[in-house]
Amino acid sequence: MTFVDQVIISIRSGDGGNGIVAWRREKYEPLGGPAGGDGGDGGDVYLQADNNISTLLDFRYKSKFEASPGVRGGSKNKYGRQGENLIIKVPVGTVATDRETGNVIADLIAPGDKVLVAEGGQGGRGNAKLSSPTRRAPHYCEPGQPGIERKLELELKLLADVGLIGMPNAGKSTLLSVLTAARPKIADYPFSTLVPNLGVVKKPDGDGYVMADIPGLVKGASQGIGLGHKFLRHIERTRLLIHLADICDPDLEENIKTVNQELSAYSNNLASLPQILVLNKVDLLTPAVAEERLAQLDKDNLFLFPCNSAGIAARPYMISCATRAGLDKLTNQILESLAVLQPHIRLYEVAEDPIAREHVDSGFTIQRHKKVFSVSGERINRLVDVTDMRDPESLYHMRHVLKAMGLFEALLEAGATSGCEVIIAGVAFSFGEDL
Ligand SMILES: Nc1nc2c(ncn2[C@@H]2O[C@H](COP(=O)(O)OP(=O)(O)OP(=O)(O)O)[C@@H](O)[C@H]2O)c(=O)[nH]1
Ligand SMILES: [Mg+2]
Repeated sequence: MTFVDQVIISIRSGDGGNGIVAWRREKYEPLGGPAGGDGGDGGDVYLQADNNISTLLDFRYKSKFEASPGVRGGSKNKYGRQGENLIIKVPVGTVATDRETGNVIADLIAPGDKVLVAEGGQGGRGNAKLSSPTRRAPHYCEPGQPGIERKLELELKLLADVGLIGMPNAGKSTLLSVLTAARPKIADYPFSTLVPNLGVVKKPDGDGYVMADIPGLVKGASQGIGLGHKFLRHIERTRLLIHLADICDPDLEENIKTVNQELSAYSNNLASLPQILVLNKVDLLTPAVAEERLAQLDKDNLFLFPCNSAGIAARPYMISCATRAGLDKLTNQILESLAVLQPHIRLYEVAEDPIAREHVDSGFTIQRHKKVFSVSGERINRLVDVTDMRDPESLYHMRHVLKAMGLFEALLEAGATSGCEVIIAGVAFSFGEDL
């Protein structure tokens, strides 16, 4: 299985449908009246955590997402249909960040958690809605609002209760395989684990907790040595760490310290998680030699981390994955510790994201080619789209809005003079006459 834990996706919510200009034409209503309906709202885009998805792999193949647009309004006051919402399913534990601002906008830790990441554009009003006591029959309508476009970075931070850390070859994957039904790759060379593995440790009462096995850490991992330390993101959400070391390691004490230093270099949060130190492979030594090695460890120096908060004694556990010696004691300690530790917490405080509702459409750009000025901008294009060029009142309204947007000043500034051609959304206007 390819494990993908970081991707960038582009999303766009649906454009709002335009309103329309229409008139009542009923037999017995000779005077008519405005009857142009409103455009439908564009579809929203959401992210939703789903238990059936375990990695971000699918986003390698599909990374562009667009909700459908709202339909334009109809005659006889008919509303246009709304665009369908788009729900993008992501694995539980996904963190979404806005690429531009760097702000975290979603931290989805529970299945079903759903966050709005781009609101659909509002539909424009038709001329029926725009009538007022002073203007009973407007010849204009509103364009729909454009959708919101943004780039999001999705990062998967797995949800596990217990994280296994240690040097390569300490036996982390082996421990996962003896405690759970997971079958990770095990080998007698370093870095046999390249991607995180999860397993469920069954409790006697039938319930269970999730254990995560990650690649080994080496000195300098924070600088990219070995497999680096990016995979530590997968144990950021754990509540308890099992620090596994090989009791036969000649540099045992030094290596335990190194692993802890690399943890701190990654994040203080991780370094302050309660830790159980476990010496593995005691089957390779006689009990007397194992005890001797244990006695040699300078425990004050090793336990720099808040073990006591979870009722963990400041002494290492000794186990053998090969003979299962010591495993019961260890699993009892894990259960006791989990019982007093807080449940999963969000890594980020996420407030409602204002950009998800920000329809930026009032800007425009002017490009000059000799005496021709091409203007483009979402709102300007839309306004021209909904304007009836044969209708003087409709044109008047368009001019009024363009003026309020500052287009004429900008054209003068760009060097436009009377008679110059101004092209907006494919329509040519004469500056000073039509505009
Ligand atoms: N004798 C003995 N060997 C063990 C024990 N536990 C693991 N091993 C062996 O140690 C080697 C490394 O085990 P892994 O479980 O792959 O170690 P790891 O910590 O996951 O290593 P990386 O994934 O490379 O970081 C394998 O050859 C295992 O069979 C044990 O209790 N006793
Ligand atoms: Mg491994």
